[in-house]
Amino acid sequence: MFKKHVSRWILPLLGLGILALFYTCGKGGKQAGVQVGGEDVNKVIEERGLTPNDVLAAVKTYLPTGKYDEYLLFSSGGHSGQVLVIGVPSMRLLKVIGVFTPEPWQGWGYSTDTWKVFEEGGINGTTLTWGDTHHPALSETNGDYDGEYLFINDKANARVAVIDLRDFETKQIIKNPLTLSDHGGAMVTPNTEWVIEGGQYGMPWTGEYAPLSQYKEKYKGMITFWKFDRKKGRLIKNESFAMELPPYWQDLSDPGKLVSDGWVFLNSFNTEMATGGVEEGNPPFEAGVSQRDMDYMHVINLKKAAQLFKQGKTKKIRGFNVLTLDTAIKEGILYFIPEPKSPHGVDVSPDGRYIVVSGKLDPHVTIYNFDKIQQAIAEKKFSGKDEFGVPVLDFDAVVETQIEVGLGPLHTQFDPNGFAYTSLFLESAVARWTMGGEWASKHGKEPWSLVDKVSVHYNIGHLVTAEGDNVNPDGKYLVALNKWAIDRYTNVGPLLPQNFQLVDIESGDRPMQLLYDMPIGIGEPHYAQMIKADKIKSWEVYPEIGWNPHTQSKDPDGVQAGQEKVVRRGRTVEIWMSAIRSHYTPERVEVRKGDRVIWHITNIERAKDATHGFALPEYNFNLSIEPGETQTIEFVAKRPGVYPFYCTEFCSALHLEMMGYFLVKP
Ligand code: K7E
Ligand code: CUA
Repeated sequence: MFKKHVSRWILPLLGLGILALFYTCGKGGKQAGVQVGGEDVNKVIEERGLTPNDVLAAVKTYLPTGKYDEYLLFSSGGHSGQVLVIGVPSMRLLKVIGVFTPEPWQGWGYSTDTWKVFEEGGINGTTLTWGDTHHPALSETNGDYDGEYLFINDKANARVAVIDLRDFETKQIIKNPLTLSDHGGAMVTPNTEWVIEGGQYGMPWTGEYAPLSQYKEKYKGMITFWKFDRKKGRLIKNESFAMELPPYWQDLSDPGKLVSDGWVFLNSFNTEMATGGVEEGNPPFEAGVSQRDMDYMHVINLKKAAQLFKQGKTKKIRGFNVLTLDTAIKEGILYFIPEPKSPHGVDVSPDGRYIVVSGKLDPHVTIYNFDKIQQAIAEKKFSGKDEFGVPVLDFDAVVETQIEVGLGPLHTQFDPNGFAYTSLFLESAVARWTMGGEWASKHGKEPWSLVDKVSVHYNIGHLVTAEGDNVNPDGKYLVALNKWAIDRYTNVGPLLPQNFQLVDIESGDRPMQLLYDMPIGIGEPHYAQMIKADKIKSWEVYPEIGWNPHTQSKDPDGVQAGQEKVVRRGRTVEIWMSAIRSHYTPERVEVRKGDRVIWHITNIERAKDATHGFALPEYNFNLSIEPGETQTIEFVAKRPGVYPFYCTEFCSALHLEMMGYFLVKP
């Protein structure tokens, strides 16, 4: 049996040997083991107490030194504010990308240019230094990840960040001007024209006050469509717009694809519009928002909304383009569909035909059919209107089916074999079920039926399959993003890591197999996306010497060897410095107390991995200057003294000597 499974995998011969041996041992016969470097492999397996399953999992995930992973997982770093890059199947952490939180190793937030990105993403003059990252979204071309950009939202402050995958660095943090709370982002449309940011907790527009007693009148919901300029690598605020929504708590969103391209699906909870206040005899929030059996999935005609925006039908609210709720209703671009019960995930199938919604307090996934939705809109099959006048489509007219999958369903992903995978929070499991349509009949499977489950540890939130949000998912691997780790790791104190678990889903004919646990000791990741690693064409070094990563072009203040200089203009001293193993030029810089200092440093190396750092004590600067890069710091020399600066990357045998003196004369 093991031999049969193994034959599907291209394994190192050693692995095959181990398994074959295990197989014979398992049958009872003690045999002489394979000897490797004087060690008996079988004995090692025995001494470590590994089961055949363990050994199989090990050979499926082990990467020999120098071998690369097949996939890259881009994971939210939760409230660390960062993005994690993890290799699959090895589950090795390759990088933590600084996004909403300063990251000294990358110099992220510790140079003048990178700090400006934080300032631009601030609120009302407050510069924020953390974020609660939720949903990363890879840029797409024709509904397929293209490996160019990554977007991610900050739920805590309603912001979206743009990361350029040519150098894996954050380029922009944009603040939503309308609200302080988002959730249903970042998601992208199939050609990345729009980056979607749905709101979460209802509130008056940012900066306005209204008591909770005026919740229905004054509090708002919203969804924002950020226009992405691929050439500039930036979200363009004045080409973007939002849509005002009722003050339900909008949750996850997913744009349509293929047949449903041009539409957006967004679910919501708290259609009860509970405002808490146990003190006054109201139900507490957690009960108040769960009274109704149904909430509303929002169905939005984005294509038409974008046309209305172009035609000038938006209003300026807080300097931002907004399609008001009245306009949305009048123009017929917003419909509701009842969805059970306090739903959490909404996921569009790879063919764009089905929309899967999980009711977290309901053991079913509910599957809606896009064609039926279109038909119901055309034939005005409404069951009524909500309190704000939004037409509610008749549930029975648009539903395809409901499948009982287990307790606490949250999010759904897909594979190329017609299976869908739903995370079960309360049950701590992943459910695999069949999609309907041609695939099921072709493979002799019962359509829309539960196939199997695998236990995960514990309290799974999101899950992700390889290329799982694409029109062509790869399936193959699934990662469960578990919130609790309880008994999985050595105790490291009362704050436990989160637990990522890798699951083999390659074949639909055999059960899912748990392969590997990876602790996440930084923040609570929510979502992740997994892309074929060879789709990412990242630079090995910056294209030219004197490169500015913020503008992704040559910096006028970059220098070549021999062009270094120090220029004084009145009380301003400007330095153009180079860095190469193992030397800064100039290595002495002298200014007077009170001088303004502008300091450009260019790494003039062309060798891969020859990064230099630059740490200046007391001034809170630390740079990471990668080969070709130019970075700039600006400050006032406040105090007389002698400041040894040095290189923070161990770049050469004479790295400790890579230093200089910054002298401030009284
Ligand atoms: Cu389910 Cu914020 Cu996507 Cu977490 S969210 S689980
Ligand atoms: Cu340059 Cu160490």
